[in-house]
Amino acid sequence: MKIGFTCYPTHGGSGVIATELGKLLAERGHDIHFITYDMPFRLGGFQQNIFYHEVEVSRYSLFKYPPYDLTLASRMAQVAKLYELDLLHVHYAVPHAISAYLAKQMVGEHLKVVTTLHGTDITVLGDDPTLHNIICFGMKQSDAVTAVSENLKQQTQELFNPDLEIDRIYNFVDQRIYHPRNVRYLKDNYVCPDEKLIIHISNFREVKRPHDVIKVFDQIQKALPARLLLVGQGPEWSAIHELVRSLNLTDRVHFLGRQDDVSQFMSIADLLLLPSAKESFGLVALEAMACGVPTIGSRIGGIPEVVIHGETGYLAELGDVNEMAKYAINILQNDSTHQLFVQNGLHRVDQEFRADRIVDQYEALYERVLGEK
Ligand code: GMT
Repeated sequence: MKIGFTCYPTHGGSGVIATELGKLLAERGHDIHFITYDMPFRLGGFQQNIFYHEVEVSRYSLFKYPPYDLTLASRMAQVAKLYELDLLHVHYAVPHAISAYLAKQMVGEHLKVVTTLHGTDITVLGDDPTLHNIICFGMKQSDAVTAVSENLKQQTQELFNPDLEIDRIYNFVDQRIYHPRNVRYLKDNYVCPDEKLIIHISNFREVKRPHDVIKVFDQIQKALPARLLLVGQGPEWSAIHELVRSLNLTDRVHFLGRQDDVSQFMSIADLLLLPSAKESFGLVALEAMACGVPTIGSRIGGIPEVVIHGETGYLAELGDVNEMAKYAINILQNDSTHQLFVQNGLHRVDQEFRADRIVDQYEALYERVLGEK
């Protein structure tokens, strides 16, 4: 198949999934054309069957707001015609589903559109009255809509229309990259042999509740020797720095900033903290699980579909930092529970979230859509 892929190319789970899916489909012999405003950060070097088409937005001085959606649509149509694409698979509804719809109008009905919902495109923007109707329109015009968790599927149907047909296709992880690695030498840079290492990876937006991360860690380090690795950058970063300083945790917390390859850091951690307020899936918990790291998180959104409470990690009510800390201390002080959760997690990744299994599901969906002439 010849498929156009559009996503947000910079950091973020939806861009990661789109890029990794494109790469895996290219390995299977499909032609994948990325149509994005920047090179997707996970694309890496040359790979056969992968093409990249940059979307360059007009900076004409009359425009207060550059018309990215229209430029994207126009580029999608151009690439679709030139390379005879069969379909456009867009990741994140806004504005990609609308741009794809416009491209289809320009190219013809034979060009199919698949829209994958990733989370905030529904849970935040879907609730915004200035965007609600256009998101609904974009979904209805798509030939297929997928959601990355059962929870996101249900939320979408509740918010828009209970009859909206949505396929649930879980996110996946490439176990060639995310697997338990023996990187003790890297761990030694951050902890002494008797210390536990906790990790949090996010874009440090309020929705990730990084303050809760620090509060949970503060309780952990009072109970046992531990350090915290913070990976990522975002609006709350300075406030978090200040909180760490005010709690006298500066020596125990390492701020690593943005990292392109987080798989090595995951492998050295004993536990991941994910206390988010919203999370349609929680890709970071899946990646951690594949590296042999249990998660302590909040019981919200799609997290309970990824992290099974009492089997691969523990979940607490949103904001309940005491409960999260209690679970974290319990697992860190109990080697046999930790080992059991690690093994359960690796097994779960293999059963539910293996890349080839999920790529099969997307391929079947494409074939279904292309069969509907
Ligand atoms: O909010 C983020 O973390 C970024 C956002 C994105 O669009 O990249 O993440 C969403 O999509 C990820 C991949 O499907 C999911 O794993 C995240 O849970 C989801 N974030 C939210 O729902 C807040």
